[in-house]
Amino acid sequence: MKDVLSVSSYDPSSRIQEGNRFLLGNGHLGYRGTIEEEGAESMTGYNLVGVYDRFQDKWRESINLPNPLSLKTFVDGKEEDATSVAPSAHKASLHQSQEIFARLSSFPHYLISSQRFLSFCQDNLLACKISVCVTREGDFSFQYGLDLDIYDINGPHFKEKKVTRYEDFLLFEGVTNEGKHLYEAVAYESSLPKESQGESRFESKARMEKGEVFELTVYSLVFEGEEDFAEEILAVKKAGFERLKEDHLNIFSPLYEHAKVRLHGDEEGEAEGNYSIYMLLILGDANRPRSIAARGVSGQTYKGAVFWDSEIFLLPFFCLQRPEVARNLVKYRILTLEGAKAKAKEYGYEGAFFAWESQEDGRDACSKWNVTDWRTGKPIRTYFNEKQIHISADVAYAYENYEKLTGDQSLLSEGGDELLAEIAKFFLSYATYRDGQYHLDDVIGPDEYHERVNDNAFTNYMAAHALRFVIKKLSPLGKYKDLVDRISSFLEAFYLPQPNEDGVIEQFEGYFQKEDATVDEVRSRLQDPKQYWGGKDGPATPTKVIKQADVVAMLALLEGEFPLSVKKANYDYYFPKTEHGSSLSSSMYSLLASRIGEKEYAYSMYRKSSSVDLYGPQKLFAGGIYIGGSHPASEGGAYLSLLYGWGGFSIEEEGFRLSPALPEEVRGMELSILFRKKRYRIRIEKEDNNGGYSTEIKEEKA
Ligand code: IFM
Repeated sequence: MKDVLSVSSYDPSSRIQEGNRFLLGNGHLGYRGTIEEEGAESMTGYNLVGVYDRFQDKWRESINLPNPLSLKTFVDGKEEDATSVAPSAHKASLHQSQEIFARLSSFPHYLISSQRFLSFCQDNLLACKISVCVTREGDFSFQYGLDLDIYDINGPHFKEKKVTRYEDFLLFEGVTNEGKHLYEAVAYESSLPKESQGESRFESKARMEKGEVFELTVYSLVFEGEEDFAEEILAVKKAGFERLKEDHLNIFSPLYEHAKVRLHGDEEGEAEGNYSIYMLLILGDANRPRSIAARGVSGQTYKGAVFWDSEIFLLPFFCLQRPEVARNLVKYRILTLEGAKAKAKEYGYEGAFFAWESQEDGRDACSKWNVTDWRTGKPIRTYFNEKQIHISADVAYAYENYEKLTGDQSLLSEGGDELLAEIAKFFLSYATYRDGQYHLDDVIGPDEYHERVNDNAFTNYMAAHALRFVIKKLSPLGKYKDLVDRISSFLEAFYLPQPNEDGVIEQFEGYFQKEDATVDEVRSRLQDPKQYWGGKDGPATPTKVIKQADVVAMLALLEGEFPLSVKKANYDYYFPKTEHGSSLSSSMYSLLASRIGEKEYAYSMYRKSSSVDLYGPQKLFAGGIYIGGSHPASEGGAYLSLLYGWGGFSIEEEGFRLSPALPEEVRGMELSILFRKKRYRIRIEKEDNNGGYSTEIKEEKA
């Protein structure tokens, strides 16, 4: 079957990886791709988006809920499931077109199958159906219920956990360390009578003959406040698993079908692209003005916080597939403006300085000690939150992109004007005037290895672009006249690093004087694989080696602002100096490679980006800190590589145009986008091997 990711053996050493690969999500909740008998040791995770908590003085992070799908099977008094006996056969599958996870495993006495989904119809619902078919007679005991042993990176997060047993369901009430009450109502429908076991579990037992079947259906509903839990549970039980599944599929499947891509001649590239699309779709919340965490719904890495990833790498996909979700991403920044203003004030600036790692109210979760010393385990001082000021420009860039792609200008009167004004004020107040020009000193660009540099090209150009957009949007509104005048005079004297005689733009002041070491040379200087490359004393710091696309990202994002020769020169110059230590890097290289005719790299960098959660390799540690989980920005970047890169998609006043640049491996590409409320099916085919294409853009029913 197509669009199915599967694995056909149970490998205890890849449990964490599989948890990411087989992830389910519906924007509001995430459920990692572990199996029923696994627990905290396999990083089983039932992730709630947008609710955060701090335990003692640890990092504030998102919440994992008790796992409602926990099942242990005992035969003749001995545990018999994947955590105790190697299954003789095992298959786990993720049905991407359905957002359904299924498993089938064979043990000495039984065959177990299950399927589960996180509903796209009712986004607080997780449903699972388990079936155990006995293959050899024995005394069976099935022990199931809520697993209160929750995996947390910086937890535990529930200072109080209470489970109340009602006739039809269990009600978990958890009070977080910050005092938030969260509820999980779970119903277990079992084909055998069940008895209570301990605080939160049940046991069903029987002597079973070959061929007999035990069935268990689980419905879990999550609430962020008090509700009529009994009524809600009753409603899902009444509907039943099959009906709930149908309701879910009616919403999810068309989203997936519309979004998916076809790459003629390249099955692998297509499969990875569609896996990326799946991984993106499961992140979108159309119901709440929230954004998307850097590790999506896969867990608590990066504290469940929102980074520039959302604005730059994810937003275009949602504009073109689920504009209502894209609107929420922008709205989230409007709603967290107060937090951004408070941050600017804290550091002595005006306007809005957005959180580098943003949580629910815009507060910055980013620690001043983001990595640890591999030798001593002691924290290393980093300046990500104080100096990555490009985040505010990225927010404006996303705002503009949202308007351009969706045609929706309504956010301006919903706080968008203030958002843009405050972003402008921030850059104006941050700048230093010297030598007759304004400079953005003491910043960090996307290449986080070189901290506290002056005039990072990415930051300056993105800020200039943002300021020009602010002028465009605010000029017609009389009340911003003074600000608009100030921005205009600022821009006249704003320093933008120019290409040198070779066409190369210096990444920051003094970069050209750094040591010309290669990525491999820097790697060979590491004293430990977990050693941090950047910061004050990292091996990359005195060199030109950079973590991720920086000038190249700027050229890819602001591609209309630079001539081909500059794009080419910078691509060639920075490519060998880039470690790609962040999964955000390769898609930017792929995008620019398409623009400059480097088709081989446009292809290989796309594959790297689209496959990161499928095959890795993934960087699991940054200076001793666990950074595993899924990689939405890489997947969003892969989508950009396809549409903007290979398809040459660009926006014009009246619509969009395509200038295809398909790589060697691909004969044709087909996809469908929602552009300014209309759905278009795009079809690009190579006509010959000399760069000729036939392109079809057909309007479809939206
Ligand atoms: O936002 C990124 C950053 O650019 C590099 N480190 C990881 C962050 C989250 O994905």
